[in-house]
Amino acid sequence: MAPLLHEARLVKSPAELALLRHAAEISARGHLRAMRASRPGLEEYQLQAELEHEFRWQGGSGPAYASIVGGGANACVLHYIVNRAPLKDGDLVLIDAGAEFELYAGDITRTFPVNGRFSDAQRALYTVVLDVQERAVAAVRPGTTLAAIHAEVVRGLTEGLIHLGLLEGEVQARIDDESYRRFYLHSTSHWLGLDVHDVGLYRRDGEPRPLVPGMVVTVEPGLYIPADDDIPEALRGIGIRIEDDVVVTDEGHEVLTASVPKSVEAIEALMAGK
Ligand SMILES: [Mn+2]
Repeated sequence: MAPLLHEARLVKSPAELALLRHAAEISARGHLRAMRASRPGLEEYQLQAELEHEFRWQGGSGPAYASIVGGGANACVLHYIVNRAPLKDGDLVLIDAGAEFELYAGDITRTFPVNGRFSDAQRALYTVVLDVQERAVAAVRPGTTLAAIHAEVVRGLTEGLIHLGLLEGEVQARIDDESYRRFYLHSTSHWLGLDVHDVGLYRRDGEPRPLVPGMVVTVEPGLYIPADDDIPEALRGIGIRIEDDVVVTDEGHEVLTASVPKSVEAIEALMAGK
């Protein structure tokens, strides 16, 4: 019985898509509110309070999962939900949070400077993740697979890591020996729906399944730079992830979470109050 239900839940009806669209919009408003509120000296839980206030204010039932607000090196801790460290001037903060609306989940990650301005090193690393994320979103369409999208993400991030001097040698060699996994060790996408990690098989008959219209996926590459001695000082302890919710459509895709800025310029402009 469960496999039949899971298959039915994997491809969303128009009514379900309308609810997911609204969950995404409420989630987006929470992120915008947290971005505008950010400043050095606040505690991580205070940005969490801004987010979750907005989720409820907008008619959501609350967070769809435990909100992650990680300043500085806390962004490198996957599933960090303690959220009780001070936000420091000069650090980035990573927020992974989404609202639940009529049981459907939003799931957004943004990473931005606590003080509203990226440093040069932060911008360099951020731009690698953003370029890869935008290409991955653009690749969502019927017929491709999440495995194919993930493979391109790994390639793009590995190129960026070599360019930044965090890895050495040839791109394919660093993919083959998996040394990129020191900086990127999670997968790029999951199904989204009633559950934030929604049900449905990712592979069938041993093969990654092709995307079809009505599936809803997240696209969320990241880079997490450990604060180790062999890492250039300016890059130590930076964690970046960028995540959008994307519907597979007949023509390609629809991004549900585009109203939260993700370019360096748009984030800095929003945070400067422009
Ligand atoms: Mn996610």
